[in-house]
Amino acid sequence: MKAKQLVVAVALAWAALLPVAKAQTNLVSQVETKAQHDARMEWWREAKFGMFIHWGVYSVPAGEWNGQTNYAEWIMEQGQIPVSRYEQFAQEFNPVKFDAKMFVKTAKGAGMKYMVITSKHHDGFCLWPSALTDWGIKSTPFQRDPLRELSEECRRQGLKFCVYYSIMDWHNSDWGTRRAWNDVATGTPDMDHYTDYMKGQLKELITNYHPCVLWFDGEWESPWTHARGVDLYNYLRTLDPKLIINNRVDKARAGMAGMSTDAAAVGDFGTPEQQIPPAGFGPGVDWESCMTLNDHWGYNQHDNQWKTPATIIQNLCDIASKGGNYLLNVGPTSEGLIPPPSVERLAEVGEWMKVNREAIYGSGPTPFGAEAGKFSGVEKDKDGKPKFIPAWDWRCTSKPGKLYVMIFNWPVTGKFELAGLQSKIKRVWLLANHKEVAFHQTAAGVTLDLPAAAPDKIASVVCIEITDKIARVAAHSTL
Ligand code: FHN
Repeated sequence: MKAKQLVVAVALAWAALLPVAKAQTNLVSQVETKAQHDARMEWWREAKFGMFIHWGVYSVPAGEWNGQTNYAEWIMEQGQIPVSRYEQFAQEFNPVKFDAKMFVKTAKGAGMKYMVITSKHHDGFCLWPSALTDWGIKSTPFQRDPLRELSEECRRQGLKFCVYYSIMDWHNSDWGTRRAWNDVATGTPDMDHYTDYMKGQLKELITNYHPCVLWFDGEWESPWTHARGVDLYNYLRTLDPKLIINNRVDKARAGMAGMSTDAAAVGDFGTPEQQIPPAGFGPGVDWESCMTLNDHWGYNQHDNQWKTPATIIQNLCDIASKGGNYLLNVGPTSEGLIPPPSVERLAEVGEWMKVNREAIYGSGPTPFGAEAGKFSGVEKDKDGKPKFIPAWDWRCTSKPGKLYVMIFNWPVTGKFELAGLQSKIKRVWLLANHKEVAFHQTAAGVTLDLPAAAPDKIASVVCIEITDKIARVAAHSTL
């Protein structure tokens, strides 16, 4: 398929999601008013940026098995490792260098406001001492409780503590699709029994660690059903009415695009994975793009394909400009350390956030339409000669009475055209140094006279203060 055809196909696929995504509701919301739902989602919508942590016994092989080196958290499945052999990794899981203070400090330093850690991934290994199974941290030399240490440290440092929980469980005898290499399973799978086990474990997690979000995953195999998802969502919301639950508790996720394709699906936010949707989904449809920092979720000792700070920061701006949250992953080692390249990149993102966080936290989507962020055209150079400019990359977020234009490639002429803005402008300034920016506004839009040097090499933020609470923009502005 030619590139252009592919682009059209992807756009059509996303467009098909829009009507349903807009209409996305959940059954419990029929008893939860919009005001109550908005109040429950408020901190999450304000937070915008969180740390994902994929950590478990799979960090012991660290991606390597039988001469292959590209595994990670799926190593049991992809390597078809007999479960009895995989269980032996637990004897080597002793993360003595784990320090919850450092984990939380790293997240907070990056400007992240919440943390989602894998309490149990598809391998069934429990990162907390569950009373319902021996397969977990309590059967390792590490006789501590990482979830308790992290949940308490998050509370101390003001981060929201959240947990990931996999519905699919390759280790549990009752999970419906048993693997041929599960040589420790007994009896025949019983999904009612397995659902009771899940509910018991989830009650342990809620009671002991009070997570603010339950981030489900592993919902796609046939033993899990929409009915079971609705029942589980309702059960959990009765245990903790403030709990936020993602859409992977149900069965309607459109693959990695992540948005639910069924208006009756339960779940409080959509979960695009390793991608950013071409546009937002309008008011009331919450979503969060989750991404790795390199190419693996779990620790892989050979993977040095790290995203640059520029990619991370510009992803954050892009996602926020479309009304979404960004959940960025770290994969700690079996010693309990976040890999240094992750720590370094997150520290650089934090430096940018120290200056520009106002444009991200609590921001709303761009009023200009997602495509406005990609402008390519012709401009005059300093001698007045027409000069093709590369596709400008800029995004915009909004707050009542303010627009935040985040410019990735600073215009060489210093002129930045923002067509279509009809709201009267009160003031324009650079977020980095609060220096005023001259502007010229006509009915067609506004031209900003930017200083020669961009305040930031990755994304410079221009704040535009407008008289209207909500920006008025001409429909179909052609930028
Ligand atoms: O299979 C998992 C994968 O290991 C990882 O946890 C990602 C993160 O969202 N979720 C699933 C793939 O969609």
